Amino acid sequence: MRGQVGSQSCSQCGSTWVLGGQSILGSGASVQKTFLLSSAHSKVNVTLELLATGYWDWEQFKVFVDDALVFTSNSVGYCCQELVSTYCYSGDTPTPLRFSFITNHNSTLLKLNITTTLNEDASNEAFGVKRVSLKPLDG
Ligand SMILES: [Ca+2]
Repeated sequence: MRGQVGSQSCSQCGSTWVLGGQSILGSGASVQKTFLLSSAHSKVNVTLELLATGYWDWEQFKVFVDDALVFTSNSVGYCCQELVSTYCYSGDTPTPLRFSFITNHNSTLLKLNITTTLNEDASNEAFGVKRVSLKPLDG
């Protein structure tokens, strides 16, 4: 994680635990990891479950593979939007947003970087990562 606030890595939103989350990953923060893909492939199906918490106001998730932008989500808002963020008050029942896309990729290592266009403090609007799935295709 880069740009996180405080020393905590994970947080709980309702009953959902995420990497990062409210008050941890806000403006300018990102999560990055390099994965080893053992089977031959020419594409990868990337599936992410990401939690948007707090008062997102029409911001987006952005996903980079090997430093290239490969996915931009629809805008997320804290109300009245197709994709809705959740404020993590107790009793809240947050639903992680699920994104799935296929990107060209053929090397053994895959560097995945998840960030956002958030522009306010992590106590106001933040994100967390619940699940990452990488499925090599077309070997
Ligand atoms: Ca904002």
